[in-house]
Amino acid sequence: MTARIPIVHSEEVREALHEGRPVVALESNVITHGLRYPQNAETAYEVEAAVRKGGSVPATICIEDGAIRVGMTEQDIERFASQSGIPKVSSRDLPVVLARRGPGATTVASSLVAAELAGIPFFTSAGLGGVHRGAATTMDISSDLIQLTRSKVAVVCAGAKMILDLKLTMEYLETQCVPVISHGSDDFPAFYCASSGVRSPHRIDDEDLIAEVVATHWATGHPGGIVLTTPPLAEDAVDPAEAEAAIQDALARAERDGVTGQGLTKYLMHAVDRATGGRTAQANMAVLISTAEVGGRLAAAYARTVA
Ligand code: PSU
Ligand code: MN
Repeated sequence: MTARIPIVHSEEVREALHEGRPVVALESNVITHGLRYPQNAETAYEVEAAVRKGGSVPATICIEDGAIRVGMTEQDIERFASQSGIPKVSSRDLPVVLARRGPGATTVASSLVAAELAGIPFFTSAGLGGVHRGAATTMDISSDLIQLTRSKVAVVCAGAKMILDLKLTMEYLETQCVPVISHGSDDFPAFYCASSGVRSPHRIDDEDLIAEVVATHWATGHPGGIVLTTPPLAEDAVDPAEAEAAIQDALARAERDGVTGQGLTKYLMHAVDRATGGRTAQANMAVLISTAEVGGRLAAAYARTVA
């Protein structure tokens, strides 16, 4: 016998799914581990508003009381944003946190598992996890990339962060047969930097055509996801040279402090924020919001395509 995973939809999300209206899944790890309180809560609400502006219903995902919650309430978001100690839950941690009925904040990877279980084909977050710098020796590759090969969910993002090795991240996605489509840029974006310097395999600016590509991807029988990128708005983007200097500094600190594994992403992001006097945290919030609006539009275009 297999255990059934309880999925608790918010009323709004349940109705939207029932009526075939577009829904976009969102992660909660960015709330608990990506940004600080109270900006994390404010950003989460703005991200949800941006998804709505794009024409879809937002469904922020978390784990609580042995269930996957799909569509956090304002009180849930406030609690997750302000309470410390809620663990980061990636795919491999999901069964443990569910069975122990503990709270947990979902990463991109575990949100994809949840979205597929909940019947939501679109997910958005600004920064995909990727292949870390130095992965040739540390083997630190985010589960986000592996989960993309297993969950049938389209991921709308602003690429991945410059704290990663973006060239290797792109190589990895290619090796693992994950399509990458870039909307509005020739290059794979680097989160709050407009370009990673790596050319995207496909640029498509027509949103209806992107929706058709997603539908066709699954019609071919592909068992996994697809990455759809959108760059940060020009006014929000950080100069790559400024970001790179802060990243080099953060990487050196991480090595000195012996930080590896699960806590590395948060450590590096916060070190970069400090080094840039909060400039990157601002850009981080802005890119989360602008990406969410594009995610809302693309999910709506997909819903029209398959209707
Ligand atoms: N990238 C960001 N902000 C984040 C993350 C990534 O710019 O908050 C988080 C996401 O939740 C992502 C996770 O799924 O980090 C990846 O962590 P890891 O590299 O440990 O797999
Ligand atoms: Mn890792």
